[in-house]
Amino acid sequence: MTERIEGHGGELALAALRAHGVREMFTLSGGHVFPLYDAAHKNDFPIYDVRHEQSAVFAAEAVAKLQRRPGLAVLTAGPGVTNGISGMTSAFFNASPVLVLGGRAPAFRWGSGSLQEMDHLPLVAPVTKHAETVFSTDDIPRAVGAALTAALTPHRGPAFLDFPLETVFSVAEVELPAVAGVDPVVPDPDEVGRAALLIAAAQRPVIIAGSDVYAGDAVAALREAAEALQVPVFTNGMGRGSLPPEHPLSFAKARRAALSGADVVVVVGTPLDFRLSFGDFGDAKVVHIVDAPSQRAAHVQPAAAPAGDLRLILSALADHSGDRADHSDWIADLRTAEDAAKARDAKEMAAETDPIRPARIYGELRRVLARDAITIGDGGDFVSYAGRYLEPAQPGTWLDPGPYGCLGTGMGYAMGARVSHPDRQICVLMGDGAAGFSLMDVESLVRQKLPVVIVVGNNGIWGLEKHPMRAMYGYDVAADLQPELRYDTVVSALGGAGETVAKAADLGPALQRAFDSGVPYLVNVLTDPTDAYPRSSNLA
Ligand SMILES: Cc1ncc(C[n+]2csc(CCOP(=O)(O)OP(=O)(O)O)c2C)c(N)n1
Ligand SMILES: [Mg+2]
Repeated sequence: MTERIEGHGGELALAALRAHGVREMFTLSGGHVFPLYDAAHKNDFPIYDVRHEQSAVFAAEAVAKLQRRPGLAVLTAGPGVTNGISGMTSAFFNASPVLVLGGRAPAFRWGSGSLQEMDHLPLVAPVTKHAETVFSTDDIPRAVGAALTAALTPHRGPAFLDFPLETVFSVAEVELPAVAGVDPVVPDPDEVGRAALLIAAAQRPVIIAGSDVYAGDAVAALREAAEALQVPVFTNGMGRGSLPPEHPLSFAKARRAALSGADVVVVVGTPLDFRLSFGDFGDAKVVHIVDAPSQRAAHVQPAAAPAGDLRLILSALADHSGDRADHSDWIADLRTAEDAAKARDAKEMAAETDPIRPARIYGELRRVLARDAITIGDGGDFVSYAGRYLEPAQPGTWLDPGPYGCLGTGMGYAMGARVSHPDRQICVLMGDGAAGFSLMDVESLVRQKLPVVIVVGNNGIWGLEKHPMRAMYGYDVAADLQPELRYDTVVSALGGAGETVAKAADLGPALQRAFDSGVPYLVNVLTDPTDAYPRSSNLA
């Protein structure tokens, strides 16, 4: 049934947004988008505002990632939109269904030099799935629907619309178009069958499951496939926690042993990029399972590459009825490697060093974090350690910046996470360098009563750059920050609270106070600047 509505452009946009399941907007004020605010204000549609547009887009992305529904950022014309471009690009790399609505200088005097007059489309088109200027008020609901359908169609991603001033301020009466559902991409059954045969016949198979497994709601199907075929599972991105850590097929630490020993590597829902050695696993055959044909890698020739709805593909693998090799020795070997690595990690996480090493922070955090806590990484080495030492127990609880690797997600992701999960622990793990990009948005969190805990690994340097530069050149430049800076008092000044911790024994009580405080709270941990995350490639 269609609905006839009359209103200004903001009201027409809001009606379409609501019909598509959008439930809030993140924004920073600008006159070009006032009608969108007017519509939201009059219709009790929540507005969260920020101090830099990057945080609005990152907040929308966190909503999209965590809740698997569209997130919305509203940005004013010109600089509002350009400040949001790193966020849009991150959403593009992460396949996050984010809709950005931009203001735009009036079309009727385009070229005369209006304030903030700028054609955004050539800038945003390469990093969005749909980018369009809506020139007519009565076309707004259609355009919003088309943008959201594009964003939600696998392979998902951001979409952008801008509204010339007169389009969004004028009034029209229109029929609200029906919401177009997104049809699942049906995989080629022969390709799925080939993948099933390869995995079933493998002696030493491994699955690596990434973000699209969570985004595509295929977590249960992944587990069924892994259990049916008895394949060890590693994860990355939003795929982390897909199998609970105590599951017999859940692995995290034995990655090197797994990838060097495997004869078939099955990569599901994540690209064959630098995080997975570009899909080169020595002699192992690669099965790449993707949610859309566009995601097949051009630089690798997989033995099979089924493309389509991940639930359908993984369920079909689970239903494979033919013979299969016994993998129990392989699983037992990996479990031995996993347990040994875990024991090493446990030692590091308990180490009583002065100054504190990052590992100890994670050891203490693991004691206070609930299973459903949302952890967010924004930084260099400090976040690499988070990836290594934190073990998400549930899917949809770990937010990293993804392969675009953009610093500055911290406060925006925290806002989106808090809005998504009002009752959970939200914990941002932040480098002191990363803190510079978004810490001012603590003010937005305080003012809008959105408490989060921020743990800063304060080594006084851009660690992930300083150590590699020294290794490469024997010296470093542009890699130092003020040592022992009081980021906690910055947060206190903004209306939150915090404290500085210099001794390992003080970490636990400080973290407890942070989670009990009910306000944005920053635990500023002074860490060892000589500690460098061990990595094979030093370029980040
Ligand atoms: C927007 C952006 N600028 C620069 C970089 C390059 N970069 C990656 S990690 C890093 C250092 C981060 O330092 P910090 O947050 O203090 O964490 P640490 O490595 O010291 O633990 C830099 C500058 C980036 N990834 N993103
Ligand atoms: Mg640092």
